[in-house]
Amino acid sequence: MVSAAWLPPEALRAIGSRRAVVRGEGPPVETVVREIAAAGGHVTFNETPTAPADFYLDSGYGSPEGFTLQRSDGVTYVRAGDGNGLLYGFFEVVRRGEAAFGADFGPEEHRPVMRRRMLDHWDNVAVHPVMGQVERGYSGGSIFWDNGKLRDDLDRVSAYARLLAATGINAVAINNVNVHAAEARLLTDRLDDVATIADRFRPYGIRTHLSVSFASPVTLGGLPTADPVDPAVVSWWERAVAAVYDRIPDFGGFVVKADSEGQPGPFAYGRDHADGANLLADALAPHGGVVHWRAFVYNHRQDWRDRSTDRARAAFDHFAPLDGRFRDNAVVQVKYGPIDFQPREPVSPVILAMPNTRLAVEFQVTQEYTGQQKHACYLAPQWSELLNWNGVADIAATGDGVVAVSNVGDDPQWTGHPLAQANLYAFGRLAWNPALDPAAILDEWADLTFGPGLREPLHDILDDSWRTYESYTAPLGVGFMVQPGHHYGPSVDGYEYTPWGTYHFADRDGVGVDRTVATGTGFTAQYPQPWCDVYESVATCPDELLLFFHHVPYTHVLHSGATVVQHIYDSHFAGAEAAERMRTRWHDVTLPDAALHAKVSDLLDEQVRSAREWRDQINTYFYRKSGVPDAHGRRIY
Ligand code: GCW
Repeated sequence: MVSAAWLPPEALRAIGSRRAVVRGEGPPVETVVREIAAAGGHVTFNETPTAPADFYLDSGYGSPEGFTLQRSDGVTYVRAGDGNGLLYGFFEVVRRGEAAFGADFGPEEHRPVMRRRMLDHWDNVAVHPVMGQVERGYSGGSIFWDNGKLRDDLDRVSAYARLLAATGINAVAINNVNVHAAEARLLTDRLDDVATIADRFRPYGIRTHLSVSFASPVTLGGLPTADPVDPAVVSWWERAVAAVYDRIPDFGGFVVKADSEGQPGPFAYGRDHADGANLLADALAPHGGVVHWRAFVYNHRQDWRDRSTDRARAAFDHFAPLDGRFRDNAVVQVKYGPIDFQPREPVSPVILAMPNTRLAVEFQVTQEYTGQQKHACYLAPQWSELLNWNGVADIAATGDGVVAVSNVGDDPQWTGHPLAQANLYAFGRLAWNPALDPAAILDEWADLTFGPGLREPLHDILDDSWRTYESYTAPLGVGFMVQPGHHYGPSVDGYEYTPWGTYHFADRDGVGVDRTVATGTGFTAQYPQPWCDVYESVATCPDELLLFFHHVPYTHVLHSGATVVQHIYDSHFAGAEAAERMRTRWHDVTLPDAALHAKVSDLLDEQVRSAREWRDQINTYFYRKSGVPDAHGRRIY
């Protein structure tokens, strides 16, 4: 049985006992009608009701995707800008339950802060020999693809679309940004598969996007080149895009990972990223599509001996000089941090450096570096902190919006760890409004998913779980002390002598990456004032990012008053203890679904085991390097 996640029948109970009138046109409006009927409510659609109703939902008022919610004289009104707005207004009423039909309130205006609220799937069509069906997927197989084929049964996709619509997501890319041979053909002879999936998303107001390979004119079209200025290449893309829109008129557009980790791109032809992105943007523009061109570009074959190359600098060095050259429908999609989805990174300076480019900020709901859905780690506080730092949310809102890598697979719980559902829910809600409080989002999710009564334990377990994860893993923002390849569990030196550019430089005296202008790689200069100065100086650099920006002695004293090495010991002992408390807290929870309770218990056992392993490896490593004993005499090996 597939989990109903945050839309179990009980969540729609208040609707089920009401008489509703719906007016409007289009697939999302019809979805609302079906939802009300399925919940047991009485619904009149585009007709004059025979009896007074308690609930009126009407579209054609106000801005796209927005709605006004009001209760007056005992009637609840959703007045929406369009079909999507109506759907979102409906789900807002679901969230409120009986409260939406109680005392009068409003009118309240609601509209999404981000115009695009997107999930990217790193799903492979064919099983990849190393990465499997879903790259960095921790929730089983793909809900779209099975061993080279489109799944016969796509009801899971409809159920997914429904869950996403309830959070406000309006775009999904259905295949991995690493586009292998089978996936590349979705653009051409496997377009029917894409159309079939788009049919499942459309009723929920979600547009379908595709990751494509920059080399397609060569690999699919048989041309001798994919050079973006070659007229034959230009017309190949124009024809390919026209065929897509012929089949899927509301197709969203492309996602492209180019010249990154081995994916083909414009560099092969001496062209830059703007040339590449604009080629696709121009092909998509007449049809209203966009290209999301990823800024995750760096040298993944660097020599670890070479101290002048700094992976953190790469995205800015490649993209900032191109500001102003991208078409309006070419969106530069930037990972939130300069390296790679670590539990703690500064905001990527690229986000602050391209005022004349439409940007999207990319997050990772799939927990590649945050416990791989074996650890409970509620990421909304991290996303909220990043989005609310120095106008990041405004930049994304004026640009394109936010994107995240999905954490969903064919697992009965959708997300492997049942509590990881909270991350998927929270991402949609923060995309809708980055000012929402992560704790309030958790309340919504807890009430919808489990009914009343579970808020308190879930807050106790999840509120600080991201900081807990941070505290027992790589310290003070240095990142990447993970096992190479699969990235689960500790390996302090696992990446130290590799070509990946993810180093910590620990020696007997100190640790951290000197990214200062004065003595290091100069990365701090990529930030505008005051941030370049704040990060440049150890005196002002925030503790949690110290080792991201500086190489300091173990005896360096943090703002907190502790030395670096003592902080490492303290945070790792505290983190492992916090994981134990999470487990104990869950033991006290009673759930009607015993199997679900047991599943979370088992996962918390693994989290405790893993947190101890992290604690002991990190502490032992730094004790052996530094020779400095723990001030409290705790056990280090
Ligand atoms: O974090 C890294 C992952 C890769 C991924 C890459 C990316 C899809 O380890 O698996 O490739 O990021 O974002 O492109």
